[in-house]
Amino acid sequence: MTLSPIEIEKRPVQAYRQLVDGRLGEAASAERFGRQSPAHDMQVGCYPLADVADADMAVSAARVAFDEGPWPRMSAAERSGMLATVADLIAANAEELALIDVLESGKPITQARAELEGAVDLWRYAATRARAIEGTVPAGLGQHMLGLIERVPIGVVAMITPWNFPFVILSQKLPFALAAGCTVVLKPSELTPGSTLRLGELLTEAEMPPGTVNLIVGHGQTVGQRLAEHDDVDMISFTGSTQVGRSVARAAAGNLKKVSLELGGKNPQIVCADADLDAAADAVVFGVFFNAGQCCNSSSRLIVEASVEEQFHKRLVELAERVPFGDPLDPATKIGAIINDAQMDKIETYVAQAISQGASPLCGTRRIDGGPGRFFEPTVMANVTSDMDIARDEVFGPVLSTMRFDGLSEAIAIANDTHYGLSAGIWTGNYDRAVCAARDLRAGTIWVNCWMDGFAEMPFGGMRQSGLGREQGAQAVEEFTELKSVLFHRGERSDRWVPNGHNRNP
Ligand code: TXE
Repeated sequence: MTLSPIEIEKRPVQAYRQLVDGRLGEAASAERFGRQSPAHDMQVGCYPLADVADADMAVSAARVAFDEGPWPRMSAAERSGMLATVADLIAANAEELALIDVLESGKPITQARAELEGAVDLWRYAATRARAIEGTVPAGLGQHMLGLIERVPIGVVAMITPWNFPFVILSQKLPFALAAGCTVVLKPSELTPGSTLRLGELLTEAEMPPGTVNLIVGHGQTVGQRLAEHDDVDMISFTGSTQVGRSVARAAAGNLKKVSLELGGKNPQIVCADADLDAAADAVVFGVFFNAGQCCNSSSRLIVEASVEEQFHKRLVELAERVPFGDPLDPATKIGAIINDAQMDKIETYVAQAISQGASPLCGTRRIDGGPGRFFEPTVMANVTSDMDIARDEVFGPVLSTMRFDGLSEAIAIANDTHYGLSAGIWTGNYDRAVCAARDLRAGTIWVNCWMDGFAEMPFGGMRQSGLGREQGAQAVEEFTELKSVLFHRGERSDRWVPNGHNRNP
C-alpha cells in the first residue's frame, strides 16, 4: 500500500500562549518547546513550557477565583449564557481548531472536523445542564425542622488530558465543571496542546472572569504530578493510561481530593452467526482502525462465532486492505498517523510478540518505511487466545485480535476476561442474545448492533480498571459538585441536652 503524497499547508509555525489568572503569556521560566506533525515531520507549533512554579500560580489563581471570584457566585443563567457564548466561539473557529489537532496528532481532517462538531455540542449541552442543577427537600423532618440538600460546586478542579482526542476530551470535562460553578486548571498532553491553548484565547475573547480557567502545558511527571498532589485542588479529573491513572490516584491521596479517571480499554465486539455480517464487518473495521486504533474505545478484540469465522475474516481483510490511509490532510483519509516513535515501537513489539506466541497475521503487521511520518498498516491477527499479551493489553494501534466462540456464554466469558471494562458490543439478529449480552457484559457502555455511537446525553466511563466516575449525560455536572445538608430549626427550642436544673456538684 502506498501513501498519498504528503502535503502540508504553507503556514508559519504557530506560537501559543498559556492562560493563567486571565493573562495570556509565557511560562515562568520563559522556556518554550516545539511539536512536529507526526504525519509530516514538520514543526507545527511552539508552546510555553510550564513547570511546577506555573502549576502553583495556576492553582492559586483558580483558588482565589473560586473562594472570592464571581464565577461560583453568579446565577446559573449567567453561567449558562457564558458557556453558550464559548460554544459559539468554538463553532466559529472550528476549522482552525480541527487543523491544529490534525497537525499535532496525525488524525484525519474529516474526523477532526466531526470531533469539533461533537465538542461544540458538548459545550451547548453543558450550557443547558448549568440551569438544571437541583437540590432536594426531604418531607417529614417534623414541625420544627426544614432540611435542604444542596448541590454545591466541589471547588478547584485540575484536569489532565491526553493526546488522542485533544479537543473532545477537554470538552467532556471543562464545560461541565464550569456549569457546576467550579474553577479549573487544565493541562493538556504536551504532544497536542495547541487547540487547548487556542481555547484560552477564545475564553479571553468571551470575557471569562480571570482565574476561572487556567491552561498550562508541561510534562506529566512535573506539572501533572504537581496538580494531582496539590493541597489546594479539590478534585482531579484525568484521562490517559491506566498506569498514570493509578499514580494520579496515589498522588491525590495526600489531601483526599476527589478523583475521576477515564482510562484504557480492551473492548470486545461479539459477532454472532445470525448478525448482519456485512454491517458487523464494517463496524469492526471502523471500531479498531478509527484514530489509527489510538482510542480508549477501540474495539481491539473481535469474538466471532466459529461457524462464520472464516467468511468473516475474509470480509475483514478485504475491508482492511481497502480503507484509505495516509496523509491526514487528504479528506479521503480514514486512518492517519501514529502519535510518536514510542507508540510505533509499542505497536510493533505487541505484533511481533503475538506472532511468536502463535497468533496468525491475516494482513498488515508492518510500519510504512521510506516517507516522512509514522504510519502502521491496518492489521488483523487471527488465532489469538485470551492469555496472549495482545489480547490483554491496550496496544493503542490499528491492530485487531480475533478469537472464536461456540455458544453465547463462551463469548461473554471471553469478553469479560479482562481487567478493563470500558465498552463492549454484540452483533446479533436474536433479541434474547442481545438482551443477555447487554445484561452480562461488564462494561460502562454496551453497543447492540452498532459501535461507538455517542451522545452528550449518554454517560461515558468505565468499570474495573477502565476508570472511576462518568462524563457526559445528566449526571456529568453532578460529578463536579458535592452535597451539602442544611438544617433550619423554627420556633422555640424546648428540648435541652443538659437537663434544666441539674447540678453536677450538689
Ligand atoms: O499516556 P499518559 P501516554 C494509553 C495508551 C498509550 C499509553 C501511553 O495505551 O499507549 O497510554 O500513552 C499526563 N502525573 N493511553 O504515555 O502518560 C501526560 O502529560 C500526572 C490511553 O501518552 O497516560 C498527559 O497529559 N499526569 C488513553 C496525560 O497524563 C501525568 C489516552 C496522558 O498521558 C503523569 C492516552 C504523571 N505522573 C494514552 N505522567 C485513553 N484512555 O484514551 C503523564 N501524565
